[in-house]
Amino acid sequence: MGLMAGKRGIIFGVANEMSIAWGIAQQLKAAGASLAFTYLNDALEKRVRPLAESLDAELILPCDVCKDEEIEAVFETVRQEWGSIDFVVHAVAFANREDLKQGFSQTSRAGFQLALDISAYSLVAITRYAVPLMTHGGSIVTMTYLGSVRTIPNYNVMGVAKAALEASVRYLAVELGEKGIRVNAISAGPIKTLAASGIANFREKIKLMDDRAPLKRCVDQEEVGKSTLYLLSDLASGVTGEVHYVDAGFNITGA
Ligand code: NAD
Ligand code: 0WE
Repeated sequence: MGLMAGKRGIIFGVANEMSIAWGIAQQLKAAGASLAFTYLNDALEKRVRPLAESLDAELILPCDVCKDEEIEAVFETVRQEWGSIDFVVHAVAFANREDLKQGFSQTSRAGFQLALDISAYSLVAITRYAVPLMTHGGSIVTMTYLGSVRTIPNYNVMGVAKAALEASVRYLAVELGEKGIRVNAISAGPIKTLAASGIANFREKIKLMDDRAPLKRCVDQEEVGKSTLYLLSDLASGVTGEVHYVDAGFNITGA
């Protein structure tokens, strides 16, 4: 029997087969979990639906995390269909492209709010709706990056959003511990995905990892998936409020 046999959960953040959330979904399925997926909009539904169906997804639902009513609708459908859940994967982030290249002080109020709303507040909102369905405890995992605790060139407002996300993980973990609900983050090294495409100097970051990271290479979606599987499973029953690094290049000065 798999590590996740009999467990059900929702995955937010698959855009395509390169997505970190997709690497996580594959590990969860292989371990016996039942999965629900959300997609951002109609354009992405075309990509996400066939992927989700290939893992026998029981529910495939729209969700723009900026909209409380869409988050609420996801959890209402899941409540009707399943009654309860065991885990949530949050692998969602966004900032305006110009805010990831201009000087940080140029970040507009609207750009700052957008990045923090989608990339950090959404974890709080999703958790609020998930808690009533986690009737036998649960585990929530989100994705972060080293730019939360170090300045990484051009990561800018996303670094501020990831700092808020990691602090949110700690506050949620403390609040929800008594309900048997754990909340953790994975801090992954740079991986070539849709969210990494068009980032200036992204190839340089990959090369820096290949030259100087402990493993002398980048990590991949499968490796992030395996660590996420651990955090979502009962193997991590004593782990909460943590940021778990999957070779994020911590030894690279100014990575
Ligand atoms: P990705 O583009 O595949 O995933 C990002 C997802 O966010 C997409 O599915 C997109 O649809 C979703 N999204 C954006 N705005 C949304 C909204 N308003 N509502 C709902 N969904 C929305 O890229 P990825 O690299 O797999 O990113 C997943 C997570 O991993 C992000 O939190 C990212 O910050 C984090 N991360 C990525 C890397 C990397 O190098 N790729 C490293 C560390 C952490
Ligand atoms: O979290 C991320 C990516 C976040 C991201 C990426 C984009 C690109 C396209 C958020 N919003 C957008 N908006 C877009 O329009 N990563 C950890 C990957 C990443 O992004 C960087 C990095 C790394 C690594 C940006 C600058 C420097 C390094």
